[in-house]
Amino acid sequence: MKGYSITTLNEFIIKRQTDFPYAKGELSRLLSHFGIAAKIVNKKINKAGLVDILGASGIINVQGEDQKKLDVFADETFIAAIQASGEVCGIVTEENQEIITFDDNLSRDGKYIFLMDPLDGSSNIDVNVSIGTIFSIYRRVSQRGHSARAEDFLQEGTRMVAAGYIIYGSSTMLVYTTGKGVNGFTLDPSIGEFCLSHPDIRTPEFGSIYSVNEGHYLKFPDGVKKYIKYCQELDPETSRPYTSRYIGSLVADFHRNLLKGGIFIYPSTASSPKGKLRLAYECNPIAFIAEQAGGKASDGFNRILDLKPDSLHQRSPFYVGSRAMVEHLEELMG
Ligand code: P6P
Repeated sequence: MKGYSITTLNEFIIKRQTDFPYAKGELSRLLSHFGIAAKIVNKKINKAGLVDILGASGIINVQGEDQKKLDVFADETFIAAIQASGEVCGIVTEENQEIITFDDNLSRDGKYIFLMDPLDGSSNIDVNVSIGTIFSIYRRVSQRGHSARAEDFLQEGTRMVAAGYIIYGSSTMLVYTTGKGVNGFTLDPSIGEFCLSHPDIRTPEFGSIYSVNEGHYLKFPDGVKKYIKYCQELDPETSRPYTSRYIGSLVADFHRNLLKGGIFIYPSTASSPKGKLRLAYECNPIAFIAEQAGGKASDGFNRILDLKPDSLHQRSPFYVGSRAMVEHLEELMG
């Protein structure tokens, strides 16, 4: 009987290492460590509802640990795994205002830096909506053998070496790119492995889904209002109907649009004049993946990956997805 041939994440990483003739396995090792942490975080998330119920009955949870907020747990778990890889000299995460430098000898010589939102959309956990982890990896620009420095984390997105996300949804998937296309892996809990399920993801040039929080409509820029109105009227040439789909969890909204085609819109609003999403560890990694899958990512006027960050946690308006849809919105913004 023909065996069920699976390619695990580690097998894939090793097989694709040849994409980088000069690589000596450091990035492979880093991605493998990240994958292990993802499984640990996934296990905790899947029990979140249960633990919360039990945790609410007292201060100590079922494992006898202090009840930790899940996003803090995820942050600590990924930080520990990334440091254990020995390939990274420092990390910036949404949960920590300052850079975290890894100052053991091995890490100080690491050639990469890491940025992540450990658990984006964590407010959705209480209502069992999909959430995500988003990460990006750069080569450091500061001297090896010393602590990571701020300039390591303020590079343009075009200098990214790898980027990806985990979506904790009806199944748990890891989707990532190292600049040679986008591949998706689904966690098979029966064997505890991420298995290649979506090789070489390409996002459709056009889509019929637009994703935006229309509650902020009155404060949107005119170009965005025009685009939303366009989506709500049948296109005279194509009589293409559009569908509004908005989960309120970036990774979940982006992942659906990546596979089906569509545009995700988070403009500047009255409460978020620079937009809500963070450039370094939300917009840039998602933009890298979108472009690698044939899509586009913009702040309405500029390519997201070209933006030079001024500060670690700066925000940006964010329009990402099917190329033709983002370009149409940019025209209206122009
Ligand atoms: P709003 C989640 O809090 C998040 O950071 C993203 O995951 C999501 O796309 C966005 O905020 C939702 O924001 O204003 O629509 O609730």
